[in-house]
Formats: sequence, structure tokens, C-alpha cells
Amino acid sequence: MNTNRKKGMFLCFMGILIMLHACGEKNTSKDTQEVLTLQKAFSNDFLIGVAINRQLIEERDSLGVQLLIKEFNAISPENEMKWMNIHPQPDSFYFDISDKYVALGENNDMFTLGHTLVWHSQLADYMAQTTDSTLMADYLKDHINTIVNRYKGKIDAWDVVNEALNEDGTLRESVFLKVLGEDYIETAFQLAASADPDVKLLYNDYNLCNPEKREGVVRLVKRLQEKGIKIDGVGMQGHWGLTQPSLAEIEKSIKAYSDLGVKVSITELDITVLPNPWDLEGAEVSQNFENSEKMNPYPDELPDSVKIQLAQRYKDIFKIFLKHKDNMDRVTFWGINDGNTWLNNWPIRGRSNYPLLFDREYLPKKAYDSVLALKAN
Ligand code: 9MR
Repeated sequence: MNTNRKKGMFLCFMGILIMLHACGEKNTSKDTQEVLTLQKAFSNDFLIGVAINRQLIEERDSLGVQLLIKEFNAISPENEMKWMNIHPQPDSFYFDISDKYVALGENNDMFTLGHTLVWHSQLADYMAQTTDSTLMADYLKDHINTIVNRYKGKIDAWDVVNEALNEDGTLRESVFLKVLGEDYIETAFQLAASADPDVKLLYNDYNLCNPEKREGVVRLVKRLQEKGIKIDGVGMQGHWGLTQPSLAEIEKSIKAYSDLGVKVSITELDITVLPNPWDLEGAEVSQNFENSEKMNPYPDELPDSVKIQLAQRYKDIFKIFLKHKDNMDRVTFWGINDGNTWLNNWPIRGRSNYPLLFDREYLPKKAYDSVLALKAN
């Protein structure tokens, strides 16, 4: 081979190398864009969580698990740690599923929520039927001590008391209030704090953007604080609609709770796109309604116009969260995708709702893009 030919081949080889390198660089930057996920995009702002059901906890929903690990860094147990499931009889606890849930969180280094210690709904029958205050106080103590102790250092935060308020901000007439009196809330927080002094303790409720209820929560938090009882945060559930609550009221609530020196978390975010039979807001779980076509307008697919509306709504509320990120710990979605949201069955059974960022095929929706776009570049 003569020298010129060798030179030519060498240059050609170098050219190919340079081209490959350039392609490689292009691919790398494309890859970087492709792997932008919710948890990465908001990593300097707040945690991005999701409620997981039993199928996910037991890793029987493999697409769901993949999505969970990719997009989220916090988990909440949708149903498995509620009283009727975890403590079904006075002397027996059922930890099989909750142990798996906690292990899933640990193995994937996720912020792991406990939901929920004290709630009037999904309560065990023996609790709902107890009228003796000493007996109920014993049950409550055993419940909180046993569960919080078992997951000490593994559960990062507890929804200690859930939905204890009426819409006007007064205390709900739950079995706890009737039998134990209003101090049951303080007792629950004290028991949780002494069982695990390091775990974060939250009060969690819906419709917390309604002014009267907002004030009720402010009073509740202040009362605990004045008595020196530990409370770290308020969980605003966030079962919202396309127009309600207003952005102004969302912001007012975040500010009102932050002003008390506690952190705000959005704990159960979803945005219904379906008509509401009673024009209800929030998540009063005792309501149900008969099916009707008029009430289920999008059985197969959401029209583009509503997709756009949903994307805009998510964008608007995330802008507020970002504005207040210093006072916010976490934004958790109530379900991994539109296929398994509780809103397909509430307040009317068997509808097709579209309240989350991922569709029934586990694919990101326009709403997902609009939220991520807030953090682009
Ligand atoms: O998503 C949960 C659903 O699967 C249950 O059937 C329902 C029963 O009450 O509870 C749902 O989760 C609720 C949460 O635990 C507390 N806030 C309201 C949520 C929606 O009802």
C-alpha cells in the first residue's frame, strides 16, 4: 500500500470515528431528555409520590412497578394500612401486605408513608361498635404503639389523623369523638410521637381550600402546638376538579398552613374531569350514585379539548406548588394511572375518569408533559 493510500484510509477512519462520536453525543443528549422524569425534574423542589394498591405492592402489576420506580420517589399505601385491614380484630394484626409495602419502599429508597392511623372510615367493626371509653382508649393505644413501633425507622411519615373535620371546621361526630372526646386527636399524635420520635406526623384531610375548613385545620394545628404536641405537617389531599378549588384558595391554604411553621404536602392529588351528580367537592366516601350515560360522557377516550384543559389545570397548580416549594415536602398522586383510580367508581360506579398523569396504558398524557415542561431547560 502506498503512503498516500494509507493516509487516505487513516483520514477516512478518523472521519468515521468523529462521525460516530458526534452521533454518540447526539444520542446522549437525546437520552438525557428522554429520561427526564417527574422525580428528577422536581428533585430540588419536593418529593413526587403515588398511592399504590395491593397489586402494585405485591409486584403483580409489572408495568406499574416499572413506572413507579422510574417516575416516583415516595409511596403511600392506598388501602392496606387502614384499620380494618391491618388490625381487623382487637388481638390480631395483619402485617403481610404492609410488610411488603414497606420493603418495596426500602428496596427502592423511597420516602414511605403510613396511611392512616386514625380514621372513621375503613375502620374495624369492633372499633365502630365500641362505646366504652376505657376500652376504646386501650385499642387506640395498642393500635398506634404496635404499628408505629413495627415500622420505626422504615415509615418516614404518618397520616396520624385523617378527615377529623366537618366542612364548617368543627370536629366530625366520629366514633372517636363520641367515645373519647375531642382530646383523641392529641392523644393520637402523642402516642405516635413517643412510639417513633423521628417519624414525621401529619394531619390529613380533603376540601382544605374551603375557608371554614381551612380555619378549622389552623385551629387544630395551633391547639396541638400550644400544648407542645409534635405535628410536622398538614396533608391537603387534593381531590380536585378542573375549575374547583380556585387557584387563589389553593394558594391561601398553602400559605395559611406554612405560616404555622408546619410543612404542607399534597397527599392525594387527582383531578376529576367528570360531571358530579351533587356538584360535590372532595372525598366524602359515603356517597354513591346510580349509573347514567349522561354522567359517563367519555367511556372510551377523553376529547382533546378536555385533555388540554386538564393539562392546563395541572400546569397552573404545579406553578403554585413551585412558588411555595420551600414550604412543601411532597406532591403525591392518588393512583398510578387512570385505569385504577378510585374515581372510576366514585361517586358513581363504573365510569371512565381521567384524573392522573398516566393513561390506562401507563403512558404519559398531555398533562404529564405540561407539568414536566415547567422544569424544562
Ligand atoms: O382510594 C381508596 C379507595 O380504594 C377506597 O375504596 C376508599 C375507601 O374509603 O378509600 C380511598 O382512599 C381515600 C383515602 O384513604 C383517604 N382520603 C380519600 C380517599 C378517596 O376516598
